[in-house]
Amino acid sequence: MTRVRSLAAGVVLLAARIAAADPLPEKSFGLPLDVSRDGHHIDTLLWFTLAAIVVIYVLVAGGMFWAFARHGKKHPAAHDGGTRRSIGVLVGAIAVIALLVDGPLFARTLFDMNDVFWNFSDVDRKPDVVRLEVNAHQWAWLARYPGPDGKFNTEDDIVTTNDIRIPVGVPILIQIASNDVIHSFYLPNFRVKRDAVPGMVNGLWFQAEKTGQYEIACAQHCGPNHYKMRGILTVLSKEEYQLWLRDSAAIAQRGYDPDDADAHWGWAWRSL
Ligand SMILES: [Cu+2]
Repeated sequence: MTRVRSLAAGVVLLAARIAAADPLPEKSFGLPLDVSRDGHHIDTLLWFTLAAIVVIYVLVAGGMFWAFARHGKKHPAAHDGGTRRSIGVLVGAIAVIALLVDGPLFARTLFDMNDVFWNFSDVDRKPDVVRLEVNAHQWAWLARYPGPDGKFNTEDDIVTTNDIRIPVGVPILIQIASNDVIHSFYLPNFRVKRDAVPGMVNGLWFQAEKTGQYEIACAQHCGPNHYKMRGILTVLSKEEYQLWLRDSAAIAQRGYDPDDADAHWGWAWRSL
C-alpha cells in the first residue's frame, strides 16, 4: 500500500515537473512560436529550404531505388564513366537546383537583410522607437535604458540584469557589445540573433506583436557557465511599460553611484 502511495506521489511529482517545465508552444515542426512583426521572413526561408530538400531527396532516392530495382545478376549495371548526355543531364540538374533553390534563397536573404533586419537607419528615425544598449559578459545580459533624458550612460539610466521589458507594437532597436568573449544575443520567438563582440557595437531590431514572457538565450558557447545566460524578455502593453519605466527610473536615480566605474559601461548611441 505504501509502495502504491509513493508510486502515485512520484507520478504526481513528475507530472508537476513536466508541467512546470513546459516550453512555449511551438508551431509545426519545432519552430518556436513567432510573436514578431518580421519573423515570418525567416520562417519563409526555412519552409522553402525544407520543401526544396524534400523534392530533391525524393528525386535522388527515387533514382537510387530505380537503379537498385533494375539492376541485378540478370541485368548488371554498366560502368561507362558517363556519356556526354548523362553528364549533361547531371550538370544541368545542378544548374537547375542552383537557379531554382539557392538563387531565390540568396536573393531573398539579401532583400530581407537590406529592407528589414539590418535596416537600422530607417528604424532609428521612427518616432516611437525604443532604444536599448545590451552588454554581455560572462555570464549575464545587462540592458541599459536611456531614462527620461534620452541619453545613455547618464545618471537617470535604468539598468537591468537578464530582464528586458519592452512595449508591444513598437520597434525595439538594440545596440550590443561584450565585455569579455563573443556571446550571441538570441530571441528565438522574434527570429533575431546577433553576436556581441568585444571591441565593437552591433545592432539588432525587432517588433513584438504579442504581450507575454519570452526567452533570451546566448547562442554562442562562451565558457563553462554559458548555460546561465538565460534571460526573460517581457512584452508589456504600452501603458504597463510606461508605468514600469517611470518606477524604474525613480529607483535607478536613487541608486546612482558616480564612483562605481563598472556600472557606467554604456556608450553614446551610434548610428549603425
Ligand atoms: Cu554567452
